[in-house]
Amino acid sequence: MAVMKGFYSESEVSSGVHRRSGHRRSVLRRMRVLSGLLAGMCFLITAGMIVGALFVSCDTRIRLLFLAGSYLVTGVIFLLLRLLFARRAEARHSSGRRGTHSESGRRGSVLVMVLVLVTLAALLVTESQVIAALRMRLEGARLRNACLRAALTDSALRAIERLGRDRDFTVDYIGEEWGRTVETTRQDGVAVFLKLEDENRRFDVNNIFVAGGVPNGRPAAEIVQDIMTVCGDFTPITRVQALRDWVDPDEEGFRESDFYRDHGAGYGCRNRWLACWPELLLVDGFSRDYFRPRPRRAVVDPFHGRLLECLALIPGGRTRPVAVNVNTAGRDVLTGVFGLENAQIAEYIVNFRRDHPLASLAPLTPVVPERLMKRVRPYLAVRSEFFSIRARASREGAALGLRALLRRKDGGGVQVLQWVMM
Ligand SMILES: [Ca+2]
Ligand SMILES: [Ca+2]
Repeated sequence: MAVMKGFYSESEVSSGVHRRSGHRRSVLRRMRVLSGLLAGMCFLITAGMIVGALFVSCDTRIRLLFLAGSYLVTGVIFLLLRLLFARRAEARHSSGRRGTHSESGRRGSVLVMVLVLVTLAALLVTESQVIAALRMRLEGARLRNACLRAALTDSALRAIERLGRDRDFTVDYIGEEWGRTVETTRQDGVAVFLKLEDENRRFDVNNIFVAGGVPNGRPAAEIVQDIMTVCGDFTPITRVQALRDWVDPDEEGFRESDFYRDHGAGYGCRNRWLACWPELLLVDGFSRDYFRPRPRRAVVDPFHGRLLECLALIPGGRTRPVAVNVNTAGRDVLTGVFGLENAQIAEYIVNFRRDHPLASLAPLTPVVPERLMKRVRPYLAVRSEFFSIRARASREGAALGLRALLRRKDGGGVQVLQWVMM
């Protein structure tokens, strides 16, 4: 000061000191606000992680709580720094121009450095924790997936074994051991639900594809049309025509390849049997909504069948139709096969088989006219040839499904046609 008095007046020196002091108070105020904000953010993240931990699996919860603890400590450090800055600013305000500016400046710089270093350290710790948690989660998911796959495969193979041990391969009916639903929890904690059903209880859409048609038999397209009507579609003719054009080998019809190209579909008719349900959705008139159950029109509604319960899709070309098992088929399917005007025959079969599974079609002779029997005989059987497995395995919120299509030969050997895990 003594030196400065030689060059500046006392008021000029005083004004400069005020400016520097005001500037440092401003810096301290900003640091206080910044550390307060960072502390608040850390506490918010901590709270979010604690809430999130309530809805996740046990091992993920532990990792989340550990991360939440790191954020909590970081938040407390920021809070302490905020208090320190507040005290420094208050002390500077009360001391006014007095005090040692250079010393305070150095302390302020040290505090800023400490703040930056603490922030960087917290970020590094958090990053390493997140990466470690993600790796553990990935490994955990792989292990869980392997357990689910093993459980599904094991359960499905047991079900196939049961199917191959059927006491009578010439007759299949509701309530046989192979049709028992499996619902169990294994020792490794995996819950399994498995249902094995015969596909012959429904009418196979690919019967339309039978090469050369069914001699003297009812056209399969006509049966599909009646089933659609029983399921509440009162204008099925165009859809069935589109289905026929899709699978028949020629390109002559109203819904052949030209139709799809003219409508910008980007594909043409396959002119062969349907391979899967998604392919059926490509055919004009079919959509996911079409297969959804329709609301009842009355308490007793004879046209309230469910299409997915009435139609099957067994891929592959064939020279004879896949028959419907009269022992397991629903009333709506039987009505479709015998014709809408013969609904009483379906009713008779459903009542008859309650006490006596049909070992042959002979018991139908009194109720089915001979001419009609000749027409529908190729579509009827008392045993099932195709079966499907629907299974689901779950553990700790993770789940895996299995769809399989099986073919059981006359001697009991079971062939797996499709095996899809999803
Ligand atoms: Ca059987
Ligand atoms: Ca065609």
